[in-house]
Amino acid sequence: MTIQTIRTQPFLDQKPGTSGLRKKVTVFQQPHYLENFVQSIFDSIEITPNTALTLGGDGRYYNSTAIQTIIKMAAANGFAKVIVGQSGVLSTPAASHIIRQYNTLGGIILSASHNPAGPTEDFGIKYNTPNGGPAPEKITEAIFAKSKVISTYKIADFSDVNIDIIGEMQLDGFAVQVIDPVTDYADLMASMFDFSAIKLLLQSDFKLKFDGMHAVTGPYAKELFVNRLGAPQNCLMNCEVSETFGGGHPDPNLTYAHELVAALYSTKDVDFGAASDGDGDRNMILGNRFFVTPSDSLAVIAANATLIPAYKQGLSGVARSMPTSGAVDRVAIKLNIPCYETPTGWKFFGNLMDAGKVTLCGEESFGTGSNHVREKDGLWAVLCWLNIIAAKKQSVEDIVKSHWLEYGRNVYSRHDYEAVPSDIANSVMTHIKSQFTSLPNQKFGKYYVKTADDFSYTDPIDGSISTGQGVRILFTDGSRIVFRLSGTGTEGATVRIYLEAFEPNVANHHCDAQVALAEMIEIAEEISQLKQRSARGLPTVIT
Ligand code: G16
Repeated sequence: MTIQTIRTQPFLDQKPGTSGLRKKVTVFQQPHYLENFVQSIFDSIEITPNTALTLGGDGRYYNSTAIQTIIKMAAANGFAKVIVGQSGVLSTPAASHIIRQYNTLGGIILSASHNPAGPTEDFGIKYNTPNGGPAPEKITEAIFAKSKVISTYKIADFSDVNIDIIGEMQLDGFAVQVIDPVTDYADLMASMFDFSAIKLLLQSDFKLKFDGMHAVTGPYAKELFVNRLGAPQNCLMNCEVSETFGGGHPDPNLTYAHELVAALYSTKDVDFGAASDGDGDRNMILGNRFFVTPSDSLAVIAANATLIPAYKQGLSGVARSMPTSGAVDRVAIKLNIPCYETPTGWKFFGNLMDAGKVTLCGEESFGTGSNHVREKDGLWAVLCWLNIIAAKKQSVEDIVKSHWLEYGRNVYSRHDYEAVPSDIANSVMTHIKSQFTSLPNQKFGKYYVKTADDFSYTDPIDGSISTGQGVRILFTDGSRIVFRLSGTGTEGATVRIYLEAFEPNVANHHCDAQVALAEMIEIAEEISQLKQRSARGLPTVIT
């Protein structure tokens, strides 16, 4: 095998965000751009002899081109083998599972998650460590540091490999193993859940709709729900994968999963709806005319976990990201297990799971998961709900409402303002921070501010400190407003406002979160001046 050393120059903009490097496809198409970042990854890890790399992506535009480049660079940089999903496809949770199952030296996952796909849209790349989880900050910072000084990269000179056919091929002592992307993952799910009970549910008059949003989960959903659990084929919507994700925005929320929402809200016939995102790690759960917030979903799964075979012994602990509501905290108190509050980003859960401190984790950003892999897992969350419904024989709405009766309700909503010019978004954050000393004890309507701060986190396992993780306004009654700039957007800045009010007596208050939170929404504007500064009316997305 001939190995070429190519001269290059740094790009200086390759700082990984919340979940890897995400940029427009046209940015990745610049000569050497992808190669520089991949070399920076390889230079930041120790590639020992006889080790393999897991490789796959969500199938979006540019996936197959990038896969060929990475295979050649892995060969040149000393990997003995690359294990790649057929046609270059692996959902993010499936990739995490493959890394763990085949003990590879981590993996490279190609995805821009829920961001749209296509020649003028987004692409992304991230490195996951051998535990199957997103690289922690010390590795992503090392990658960024290398990318700023890179002068050469190494690439093997062989023709593109046929990755459409399952099997293994040898190239001068280097192997490429093409695997079925679905089977290992589906087997893992079958080992965790009560498939017999779910099968009975799905073959009864209970109607499921799953929306793959034209993205990676289509084939996984087909294998699980139709082939293994016997649901009718027409329970699947948008499950044919396309390179452009059907021109849509595969973010499973009330705005972008509108087809699914329409199916659940326009008729009484559908009992349960779920959607997943571009790379299969996010999920949205709906009952008939009933939306389950991701924060409530985590709390309900935690409270009912012992109904699921994989968790019948109970949970060691739970964790949630800071902006996620405190609903799961209340369950943890009752179960007498620890509850950890981490910054936004799944990478912060990895150490806690590796140390056996937590079993379940979740984020308000439509992510829920457990220690079966080290990524959030959309289809796993759907199976949790189906397993719980099969065991409790109640509707989604009844399960959530009886949960609120028992624990109280953390009324919750997130308002997103997308594509705000970065200077305006930064000025909003600076303005809020300038009030840190004056806000405490101030009265806004019926709410009194207790504290205002910028969240920072010390990892209880390795002691690493992460600062500047979102601005919190905490009120004396436990209500909160959090302001944070998204780390995953590629256009301007996305300002997120997280609103939460605790209601102990659910019988007493309005069920619609926007109505229940109306006063908090006004307070958020008063403190941030976001609408005024950005000249924006309504949020782009409300969930
Ligand atoms: C990524 C991370 C999540 C995180 C989310 C936050 O999600 O994997 O752990 O909660 O970003 O996004 P933002 O910074 O935009 O609020 P994904 O699904 O995009 O990989």
